[in-house]
Amino acid sequence: MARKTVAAALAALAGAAVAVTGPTPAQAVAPGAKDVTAVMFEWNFSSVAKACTDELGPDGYGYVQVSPPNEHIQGTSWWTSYQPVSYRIGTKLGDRAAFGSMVDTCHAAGVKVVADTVINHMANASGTGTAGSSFSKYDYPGTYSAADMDDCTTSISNYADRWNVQHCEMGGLPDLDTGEEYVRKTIAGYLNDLLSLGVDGFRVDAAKHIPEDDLADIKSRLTNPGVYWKQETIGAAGEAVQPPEFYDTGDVQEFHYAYDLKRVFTGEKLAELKNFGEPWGYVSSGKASVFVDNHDTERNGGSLTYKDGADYTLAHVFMLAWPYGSPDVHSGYEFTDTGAGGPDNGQVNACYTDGWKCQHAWREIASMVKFRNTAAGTAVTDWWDNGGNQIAFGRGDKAYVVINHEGSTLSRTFQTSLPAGGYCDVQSGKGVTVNSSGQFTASLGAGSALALHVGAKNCGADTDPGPDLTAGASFHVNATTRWGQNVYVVGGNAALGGWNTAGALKLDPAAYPVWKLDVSLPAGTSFEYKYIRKDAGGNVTWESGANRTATVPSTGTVTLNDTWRG
Ligand code: ARE
Ligand code: CA
Repeated sequence: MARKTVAAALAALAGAAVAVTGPTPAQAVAPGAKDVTAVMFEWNFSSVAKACTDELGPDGYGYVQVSPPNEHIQGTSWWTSYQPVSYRIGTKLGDRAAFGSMVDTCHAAGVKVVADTVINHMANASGTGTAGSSFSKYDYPGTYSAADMDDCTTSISNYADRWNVQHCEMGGLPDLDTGEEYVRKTIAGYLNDLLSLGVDGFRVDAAKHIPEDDLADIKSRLTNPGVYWKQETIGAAGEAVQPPEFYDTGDVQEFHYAYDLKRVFTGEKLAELKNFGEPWGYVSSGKASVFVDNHDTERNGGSLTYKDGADYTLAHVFMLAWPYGSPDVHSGYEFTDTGAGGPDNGQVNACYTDGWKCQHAWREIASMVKFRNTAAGTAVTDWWDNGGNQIAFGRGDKAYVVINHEGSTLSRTFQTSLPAGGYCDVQSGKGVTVNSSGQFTASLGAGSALALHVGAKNCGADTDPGPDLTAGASFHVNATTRWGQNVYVVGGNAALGGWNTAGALKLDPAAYPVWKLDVSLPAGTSFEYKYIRKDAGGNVTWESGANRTATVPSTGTVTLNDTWRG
């Protein structure tokens, strides 16, 4: 089954490549197909399954990526996942049954599953692994012994030396001799086990540290050698091993994409993005896996992070609208300690609680996945910029986006190639009319975007930009704050604190200045509410004006796009 799907996708890709100009999509992702991956970093498998059903499938994500599922060293830090002990499926994120059931649930929601696989090395420790196996450094009974490790047992010290990078130890992690028959067979056995559970693709951790010939040999042993294959190959000037040498095995992650987006969004001009992609020295678009941030770069300062407010959100809007590579949307958790593992051992009871950021579900990000799917196969058209930080572009007659990254409002008549008619701005949930000349007029506040596509003609139920609730309200309020202040919602309904500011609900500032919160409320509930600011000392400031009112519909949710009344 899986083999047929990939073959069909590749056939469609080959056929379409003749018709389109501009970048071709990534391997195993056909034009018109869904090439966005939600990376659920440290989410447990049952929580991932629920996200597939509630958000990822409905929002149009093609893939979900999960943290390494195989046995590894114990510990609370997330990085324990990158120290394998055996290839048994079993970690704090779930056992084999939970993993298999997650794959089935995601497939039923139309989402394919990518597993993060750590096959370059084993654990630099001794003890008992997450599935009960005893081990010591260089000896992992039942899986590998010292004879299966590379001869170099010192740490990598010279990235200008290919042999050193590929045969020595990354930070002391025992390096597998992937040139050896038994090692290749054992790794292929693990990947085939995952394929037997329905997995559709692999992120190959530390691929740069494995000779490409070894990866090709391992891949050739798979029951589905055409499986989606995304290699972590950090390109850096002056190094011996560079990403393009891995094209034959699959896609490669283009880290410069994330580094450059950070630089442009924090210190340069969005107008520069006009030719973003290969002209910037990046790998071929059809081979590129891209991201605004990943679990390493959000910790090491290499990229924007959820702490960067509108820069981060708008960078995602740009990434998802721009036809280069296949995007990953990283979905992680709040941290101050860079080693801290996911909250509650990976259990996500609800988005935006316990520190789970749920970037994949932010309206500004989630709504762009369908934009991208709808625009697939079309090149960039109708580029406009103000020479600074305001840009707009179309994707032929399929879609159009405006990004205002200036500190002031952008009011303008935009020229698109869209068919005339009514559209929903999937960023704000407000209607926009395109005239018979393809133009529309709009005003965008500082740090906001507007996005139209032919798959969202009105702001009714079919656009599905809303939250992951079966019934309730999705509060969004544009409110600036001073350091130490937070924005809360309080209302007459008991679930909203019964007008008691001590019981007010804190909104999430990840998309600052827009603060957000999804609240479950029974269908049909009418309620009054207001926003308040609280500072660290508990001092409350109420917004001015009358109480706001809203009603939860009989099915689904009400989305409230409000602005703080000063
Ligand atoms: C932990 C401890 C270490 C200790 C080690 C062994 O933190 O102090 O030495 O265990 O005992 C993750 C964490 C590591 C952690 C490891 C194992 O980030 O801190 O080590 O898990 O638990 C290079 C590689 C690239 C790699 C990065 C981190 O090329 O493949 O280093 N990234 C992947 C993952 C990581 C993961 C691993 C690999 C290991 O995404 O999350 O490590 O499986 C230049 C070079 C890059 C180089 C980079 C950093 O930019 O171009 O190639 O990346 O510097 O050195
Ligand atoms: Ca190696």
